[in-house]
Amino acid sequence: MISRKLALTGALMLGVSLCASQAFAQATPAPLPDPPKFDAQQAPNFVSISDIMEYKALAEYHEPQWVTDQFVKTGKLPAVKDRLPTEPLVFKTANEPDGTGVYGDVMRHVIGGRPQGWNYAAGQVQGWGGIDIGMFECLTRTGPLFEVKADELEPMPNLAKSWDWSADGHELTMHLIAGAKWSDGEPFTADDVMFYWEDNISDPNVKPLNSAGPDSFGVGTTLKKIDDNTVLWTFKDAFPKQYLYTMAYGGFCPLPAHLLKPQHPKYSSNTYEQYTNAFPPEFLNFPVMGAWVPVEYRADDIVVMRRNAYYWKVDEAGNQLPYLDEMEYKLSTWADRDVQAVAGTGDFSNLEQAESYVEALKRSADPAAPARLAFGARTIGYSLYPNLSGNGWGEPDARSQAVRELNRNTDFRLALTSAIDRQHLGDSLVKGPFTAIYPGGLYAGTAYYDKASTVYYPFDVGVAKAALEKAGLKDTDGNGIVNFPAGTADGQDVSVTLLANADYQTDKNLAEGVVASMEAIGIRVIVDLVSGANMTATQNSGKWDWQIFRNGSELISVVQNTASLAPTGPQTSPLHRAGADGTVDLLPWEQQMVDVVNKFIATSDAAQRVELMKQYQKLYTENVNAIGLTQYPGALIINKRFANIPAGAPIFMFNWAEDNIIRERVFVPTDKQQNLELHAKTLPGAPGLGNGPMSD
Ligand code: BQZ
Repeated sequence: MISRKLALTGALMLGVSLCASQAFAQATPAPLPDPPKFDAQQAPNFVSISDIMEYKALAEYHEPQWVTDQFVKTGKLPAVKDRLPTEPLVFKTANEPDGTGVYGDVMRHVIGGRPQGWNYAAGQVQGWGGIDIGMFECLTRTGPLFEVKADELEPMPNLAKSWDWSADGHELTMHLIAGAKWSDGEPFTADDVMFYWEDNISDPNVKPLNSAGPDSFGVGTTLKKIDDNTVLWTFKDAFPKQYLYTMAYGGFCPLPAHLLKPQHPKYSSNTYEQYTNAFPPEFLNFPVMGAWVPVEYRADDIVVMRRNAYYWKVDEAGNQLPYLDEMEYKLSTWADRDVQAVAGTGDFSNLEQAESYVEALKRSADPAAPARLAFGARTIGYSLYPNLSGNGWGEPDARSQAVRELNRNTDFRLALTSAIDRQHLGDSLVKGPFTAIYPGGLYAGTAYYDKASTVYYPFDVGVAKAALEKAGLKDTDGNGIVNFPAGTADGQDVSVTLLANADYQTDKNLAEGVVASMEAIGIRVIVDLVSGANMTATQNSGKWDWQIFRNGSELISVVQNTASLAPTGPQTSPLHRAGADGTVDLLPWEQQMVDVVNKFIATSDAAQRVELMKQYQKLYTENVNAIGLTQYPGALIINKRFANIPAGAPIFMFNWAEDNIIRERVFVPTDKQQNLELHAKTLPGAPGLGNGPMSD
């Protein structure tokens, strides 16, 4: 068995090198058409981070009058100054587009996901659409960086208020905000950070949502507590400033140790499954560091959140944030989010499904329309990801293993990329100047993109069929579908499962486009539509052959989630993770990409980073690491009653707009407030009150 396997591998490796040279002769790169001109409707006002925020003690603090009257004067809560940290995070008035806000009103989100529970640390999904972004604050913050000057770009402080590098750059002393409290009044300290690092990120049995494990902070990185407000990072590389981006949303967003630790298997008789499920959505008043706390949950209906009375951020006038007293998440569909935002029954949407563009534009063009719609840059992009694991990620059966061996064959991937008519695919979503041909890799129009380093194999069915033949695939039984080579998967028809997110019409349409494209070259594709939280779990499980993937921010900014640009660790790549033996069986160009990405992370030399990303782009696109499909702009739809929406806020760049617009600073001028709150003048339960909103 081993000899056959080695022989196959040997032949494959030889095949890869031979085919790579021959196939290139067949699949000839062509000049990449420039994206149709499409300018973002607003440009940001570029500023320094110090123009946005600072940490300092103010002479006095304020809160909504009803909080004072109903809760402070009645002894249910301490005075606001005692609920705030010594030096709260202060948002500066000059950076508030409409200045100091007023209290009251609600932002009504509509989302397509569903909450599994609040244990984000153990990988539970809260439903996306801004729920987790608003509940779980992170060590650093990157969403608002879209408006920070390019030459001053670095993550904003958040729960970590400052940090100092050692002279040799291998140590980072991180100073946490002192005196901040969870929404239940318990102190936030380094113990929360250490619990998240030691017993969640670093525990191989726990996978925090959006986290790629400890390696996304660098192999061999350690973290230790110095005192209640200080932790010390130690890195193998010198000055890996990259990881400060990973400490933003997705990477390092601590949850309350005082609630989670007693449920963790290391400290209880719980199983990991019991730990994961210890805080179902019905568990209300789950302590958060975020601006709003869940106080009501009705399955398939709504999640309602109320202001966190211990929130640790203020404006320069000393007003404790958030200005909005309530946040709602109607549990519906992503398409309905667009419809409701345009109609005015919802307040917010990231217009990201190209099929909705024409209708949304038409309705928003009416001056009486309740919401404003502003297009940003082309930062929404989809790829067809082949599962590149050959050593068992996702426990493939014989057929799936045979598909993966093909996925690892450059000729096969050249066939796939040549079979896709990207222009037609984009037009099938929406006609007009929106979509652009996207060959894969870094997005055109972004900081590190270099067209000259982008290899584009144009649509050509003949080339695709020839490349399939070079990959050893022929239709031996004449039924129109090519067959695996004799001795592989019993020489059966090549059929491939294509995982796609059932929650988005765009994902489904692209999947259908891939099915049709592949049928034309004799590959049968079976679409596996998965919805909601199961999608995240399925993606992470590796139980798929191909996947329609809406790309993450790393292909836009490069500096966010950099480690996921290549399989730099066992869990970092969306398309190639470790097999059962814990190793990632990298193919030659993947190893080169890993080396380039690690060099990028290890250097802060700007010119070197630009050069390294050119190498990355060439490696990615020349070897068809994945098959780019289409790239297009998103539009932010916000109800017109809201103020303090930053100009040019993209729906997706370093993060989603739910982070980018700084919701805790958004307000509704008094004369536009419409008494839409569902639990007006209530607060989440105080300590010991358990479930249910606390009201007078
Ligand atoms: C935005 C976002 C906020 C996840 C999710 C969802 C999950 C993915 C992705 C987007 C939704 C919205 O995206 O589509 O506009 O509101 O929530 O988190 O697609 O299935 O796993 O990465 O962010």
